[in-house]
Amino acid sequence: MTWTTPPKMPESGQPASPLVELDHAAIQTGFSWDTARTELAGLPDGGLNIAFEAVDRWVAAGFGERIALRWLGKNSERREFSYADLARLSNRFAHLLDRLGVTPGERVCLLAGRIPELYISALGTLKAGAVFCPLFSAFGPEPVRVRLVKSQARVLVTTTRLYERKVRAQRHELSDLRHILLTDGGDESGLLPFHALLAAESDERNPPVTRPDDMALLHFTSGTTGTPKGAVHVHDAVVAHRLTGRLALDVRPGDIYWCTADPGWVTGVSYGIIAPLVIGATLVVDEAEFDARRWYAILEQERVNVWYTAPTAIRMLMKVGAAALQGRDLGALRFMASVGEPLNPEAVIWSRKVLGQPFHDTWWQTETGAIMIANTPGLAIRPGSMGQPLPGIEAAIVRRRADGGVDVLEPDEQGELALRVGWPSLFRDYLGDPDRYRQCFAGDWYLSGDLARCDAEGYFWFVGRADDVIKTAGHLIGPFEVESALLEHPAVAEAGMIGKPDEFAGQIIKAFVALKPGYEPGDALRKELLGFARTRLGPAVAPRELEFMADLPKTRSGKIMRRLLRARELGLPLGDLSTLEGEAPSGPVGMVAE
Ligand code: 6R9
Repeated sequence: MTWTTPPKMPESGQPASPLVELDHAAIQTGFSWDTARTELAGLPDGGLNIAFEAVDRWVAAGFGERIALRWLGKNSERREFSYADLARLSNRFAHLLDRLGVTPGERVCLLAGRIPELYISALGTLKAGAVFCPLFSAFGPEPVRVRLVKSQARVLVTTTRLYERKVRAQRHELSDLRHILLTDGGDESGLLPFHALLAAESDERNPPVTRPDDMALLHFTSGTTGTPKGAVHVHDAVVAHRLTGRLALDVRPGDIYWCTADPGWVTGVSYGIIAPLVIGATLVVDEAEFDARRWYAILEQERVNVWYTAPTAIRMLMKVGAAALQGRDLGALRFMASVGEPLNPEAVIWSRKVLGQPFHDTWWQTETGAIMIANTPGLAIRPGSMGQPLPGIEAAIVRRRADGGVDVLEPDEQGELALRVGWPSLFRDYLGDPDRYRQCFAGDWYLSGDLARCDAEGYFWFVGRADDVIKTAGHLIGPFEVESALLEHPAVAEAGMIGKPDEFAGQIIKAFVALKPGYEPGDALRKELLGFARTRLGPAVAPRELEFMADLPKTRSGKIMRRLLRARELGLPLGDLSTLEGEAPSGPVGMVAE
């Protein structure tokens, strides 16, 4: 087939009737984003809306009764939503936002786990022309506050428990926030009942009036310095969501598809909501956290065809061992892929042996909005490689020049992974941080901040990050938030954070702390500081280890040299520092020249 074949839902039955394998070379040659755009229904006068593409177009085409969302609750509840149900409920939510005075472009944040209200709110927000911004429910009060302030959220959708634990105490600081909708209650001062209000709205709504370049999604991500950055995405991103869902994940109309990502991160939205619905698949959503036996049971019982997960989860499955799989029939499973951190070669080999097929690594970022590099179905896997760029994506390994340009490096040379701008899901701004946005580009290259190399056959290999952010269990954490939280403790004079290699999470966060005069290092204080950070930041962001130092290595201007901390922790020779930091240590007491 060619990729231009319009998506059609099968008339009945699962899985979908198999399509002819994709011919990637042919796709690459004849590719254009404009043609990819014609795969979508679109709106009158060149309009485009992600939610319309995800649900309403299927209803209009007569597939409204097909199951869009099969939700598996923590306590074995099971609920199904057809495409028509999601269309109606998201219409109601869009009406509710109108009634609450939300205007196009304003942000609606969601702080919750994988609950049905997430999908209704996301789609309804997009239909109303507002901007959907998911927050990670494992964040503590401080990261939540920072993101609500920075997004200038008008409406927050959350649960009573999360509101009480993470929002209530700081509500007075959220001057832009007008309404809080509680999915499980809400009738006291300013807390509104999500369901009662939804029940009063109409099922019918005129098609959205958004344009391709209108802001649709806001995803927070972290850098080395400063507060989190809100990556802005537009409705046109849906062109890339759909195409990459088809080409990189092999999702087909009518498939049963399971993405295990949390909705608070970009994967949980691009591939946990948008791509599979736009393709016309059935989403399986499990509310519960990782549990190997439960996961294998879901794969079997729901007859999952395509499964998208993360290396940390795969490593945990490997640890639990094949016994957990005993007796399970994964015969429906056609394609397995992973994202978020390096997929170790052993995991690919293990999955081939134990699950009967390999995990396919995919690479992308919050900023790229969609998968850029992947081991696609038709490509021979080189275990440990991220694969090759998708059609419409030009990737290169570059070195930044002093004049602001870049040099493209030769095969096998290590440098920064760069992508030539021009694909629809590239972020359009960091909200309120235009300078930081500009710094991501050199000419028409977007610079990813990842170090990588490309072999002579065009396969890309991940090497590491060029900056100090770390990935722990697939979550990107910036040092600024962690160190700032520790610095708020009265005993802490200096704090530095590094990623320490971990067998399962890839890396864990380790903090180094120098104390103020009058405080003595010791186990009790270590526990207190770890607890202090955990309360503020939440378990996903807080350091797991903490070490006291007399003082932290700094540059002359006082910047903590995290790379020196890391080199010390990993036992790297000091000689490596010049390459790590790009500056040589000079003089005693850990002070080095800038
Ligand atoms: C989707 C997502 C982006 C960073 C990225 C890189 C790391 C993602 C990877 C990978 C090695 C892979 N990363 N995929 N590293 N192999 N297949 O993860 O977005 O949270 O913004 O993180 O994650 O360092 O730059 P985000």
